[in-house]
Amino acid sequence: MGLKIVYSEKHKKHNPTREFILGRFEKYKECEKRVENILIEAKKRRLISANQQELIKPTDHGLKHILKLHSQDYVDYLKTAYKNWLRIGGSEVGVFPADFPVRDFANKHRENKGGNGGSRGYYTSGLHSVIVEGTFEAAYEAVQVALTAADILVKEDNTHVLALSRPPGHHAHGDLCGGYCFFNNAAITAKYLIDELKVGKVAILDIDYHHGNGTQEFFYSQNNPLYASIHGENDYPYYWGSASEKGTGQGLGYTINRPLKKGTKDEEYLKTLKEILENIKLNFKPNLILISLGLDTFEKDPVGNFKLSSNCYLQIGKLIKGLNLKCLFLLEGGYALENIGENCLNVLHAFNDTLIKSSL
Ligand code: SP5
Ligand code: ZN
Repeated sequence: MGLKIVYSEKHKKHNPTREFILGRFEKYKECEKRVENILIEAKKRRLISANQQELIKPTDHGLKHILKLHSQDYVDYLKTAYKNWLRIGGSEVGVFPADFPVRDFANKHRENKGGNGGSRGYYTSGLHSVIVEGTFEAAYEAVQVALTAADILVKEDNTHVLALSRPPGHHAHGDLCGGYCFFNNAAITAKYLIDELKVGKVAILDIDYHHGNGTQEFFYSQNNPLYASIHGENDYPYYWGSASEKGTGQGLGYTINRPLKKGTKDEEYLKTLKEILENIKLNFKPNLILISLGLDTFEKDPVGNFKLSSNCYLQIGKLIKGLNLKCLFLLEGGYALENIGENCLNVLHAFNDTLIKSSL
């Protein structure tokens, strides 16, 4: 039983310093340490050696797969936004929009993207996804990391894969960044697995604290992939993820939402996860499972509001392992820098015999 990790250091090129929270500029929480601390823990547990030689570098699959879900004008915007921002006198903190299209007007005049001045508001759902010089390059590479992980998963027997994609992706829509996300790594990869690698039925299990609005929306009227999410109720991204959102048309029943209250602890979380997994196994019968692995459900996470213990991540991993499917883990959120490594490797523990239980 093998576990492989795909990683590129290009994620470091996306390095905003600050985000705007409650009217203040604070340190940008979606930072490079998130991924680097996972690597440090992987070394402690001897999943990889000190020189990281076991890490697999992504192969370049081009823009093609990104453009199946994201529009060309959005891609062009991400490429040029920071330069244009500097040109008009924006600060080096990164791109912050100030004006937004009013929904009804925007839909009526969808052709009008507002030029350089309006594009910042047009292409985002909020202020969380700060664009800096290297954002496009890092976001592009995060997709390549995820696609490479999909290749390995399909090619190699008895292998599960962790894609250390950063920036994350599940809040990104076809032409919107949001929630620290730019390209939807999970959605692009699910489509690639189905259309190009012909794997059959794919289940996306989104266990990030936040609902994966982007991922859900892409596939809302389709019966493959299935999208299932457990997330905080009445929390970011606010307008998405109620239990009544179940898909539409052919996709009816292929979107599953289980919002849980703020403060949810291990027992209730695991019960809900178990129910979802049984439902997926029995009724959907996927050929493989893609896990949008957010670790912001942790009790000490500075963004999420669940209260899961580190031990809970061992149980989560065990439950997913119990499906007996090939698993593609794709990193999403998780901001408790001291614990993200331990929690991530705890999820993976059941997937690799050589992993020792904890670094302690
Ligand atoms: C990928 C991902 O996890 N994106 C999350 C973006 C969430 N941004 C919302 C921030 C809301 C801040 N609320 C602070 C809650 C303190 N417990
Ligand atoms: Zn999250």
